[in-house]
Amino acid sequence: MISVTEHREAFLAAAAGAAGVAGSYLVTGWTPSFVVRPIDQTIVNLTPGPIVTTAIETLGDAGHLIHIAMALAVATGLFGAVAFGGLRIAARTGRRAAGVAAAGVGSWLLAAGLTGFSGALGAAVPAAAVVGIGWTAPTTGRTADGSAPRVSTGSATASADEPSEGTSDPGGGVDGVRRRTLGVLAGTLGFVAATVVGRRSVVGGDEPLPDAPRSEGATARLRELETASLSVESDDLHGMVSPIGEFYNVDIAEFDPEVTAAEWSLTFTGETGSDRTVDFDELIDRPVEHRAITLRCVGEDLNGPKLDNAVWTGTPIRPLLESVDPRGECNCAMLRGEDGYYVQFPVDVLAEGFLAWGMNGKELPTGHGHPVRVLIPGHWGETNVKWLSEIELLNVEDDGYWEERGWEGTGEVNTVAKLWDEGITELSDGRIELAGHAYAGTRGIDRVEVSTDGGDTWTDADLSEPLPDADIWRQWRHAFDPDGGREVVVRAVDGEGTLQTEAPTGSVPSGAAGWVRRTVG
Ligand SMILES: Nc1nc2c(c(=O)[nH]1)N[C@H]1C(S)=C(S)[C@@H](COP(=O)(O)O)O[C@H]1N2
Ligand SMILES: [Mo]
Repeated sequence: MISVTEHREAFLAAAAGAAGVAGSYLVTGWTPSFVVRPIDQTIVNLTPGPIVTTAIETLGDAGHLIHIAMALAVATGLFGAVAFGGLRIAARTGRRAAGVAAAGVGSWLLAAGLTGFSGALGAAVPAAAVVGIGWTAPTTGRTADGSAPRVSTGSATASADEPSEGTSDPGGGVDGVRRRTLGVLAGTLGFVAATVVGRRSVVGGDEPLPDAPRSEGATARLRELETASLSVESDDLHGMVSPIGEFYNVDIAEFDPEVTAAEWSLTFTGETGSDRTVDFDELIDRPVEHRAITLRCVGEDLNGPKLDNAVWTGTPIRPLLESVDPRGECNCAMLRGEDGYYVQFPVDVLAEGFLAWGMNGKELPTGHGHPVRVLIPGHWGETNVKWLSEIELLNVEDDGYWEERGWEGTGEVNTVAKLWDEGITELSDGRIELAGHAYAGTRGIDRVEVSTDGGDTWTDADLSEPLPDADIWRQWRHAFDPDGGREVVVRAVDGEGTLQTEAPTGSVPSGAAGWVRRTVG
């Protein structure tokens, strides 16, 4: 038989658990010190590859929400279990203070074990407070197991504390407790999840470039690209440059690592002639370039939105790489980021890469790898490691994070011409303007062809000016008379004269192929 007291204890414990998690959040915000972070990390690491892949395909970014919800629930459960222990101690000793102390010290140790002592009180104080405020000594004759010691002290207060619903209407009381428990839990989870989602879309990117004089030239480069953009009717379609806040984002973890420039360093390890560590000041002292580099994620639909371009400020990797004298037999390297991400690909590809600390004339924002990320021209997004910390030269090839989960996304991008919703605009003369971006990595885009009759006849679209950058998308534009509705097909031809592959495939394992087709008008 489950008694009202037990329901009340379970409810209190859950509320204390939720209060602990919420308290931690208030103190730390959505940072790596939040108690949910290591739990989330564990869940991310434990989720089997096929599930991750399926979740990405079917849910997209909602997969993150599921991880977050699971991590919040587990954290609430852990702190709740500690609080429950505190409540049992209070019941056995009949002393509120003993329960509060046990719940407080227990949650403090738990929080410290999860994310360290600083900030651990943020979880402990609210959890203990809920135990202290909510606990009521059981009244005589109502023990759960019949063997618990009877309450002798404080019984007068205890009966005064007893909720009236508990004694007058046990059935309704139990339901009420259950409802409240669920309500509080759902409310807390919902609140934190909503805050998290809100926060994740804010990526910063408003700090000036570090050591601005040495990083000079980014603004001029940006202006150059903006001038080269096609003029299109749509206000929502990006030009040649994606604004920082709208640049797509892919992270394996729900928490961005927070690494300051002063803390940052990159170490070359493994099969080298000599290991080497480079710090931030040393890095930005190297020859500076402002490169337009386009990124595209392998893990999405053919016409998906994860394709963006920015002007990145940084320095080429090749001289650094040569200075450590790579000697591994596979001629391959494993790159690692502070979030636990890793990816492996050939040293020759890495040598073409770029180490960036600036994005669109600003300091690299947290969400895009602050303070330093890798940019690999012409290869799928996953090779562009953020929060870079280590480059290990290997003897034998090894799988990266996504390769372990069934992807083959470390190679060169395939060719694509996109036609997003924001690129379709009705003109005042009744025609429809189609505009979009096409990308073929370092092969470049030679032309984009548009068909408005389902693929029978093709017309060349207008293209933005070719730019000297080795790895940049081009914009295209084409206006036509819809005449009631047309099946539009778009395809690109790369700089080597190769037509975009017609046969459609899904994104797993190495990127979606096919031509974008849409009914317009
Ligand atoms: N450290 C780290 N680097 C990473 C990732 C990550 O999760 N962690 N995601 C990769 C993937 S899959 C892509 S598509 C790009 C996305 O870069 P962005 O978030 O700056 O757009 O970063 C890559 N680099
Ligand atoms: Mo990606």
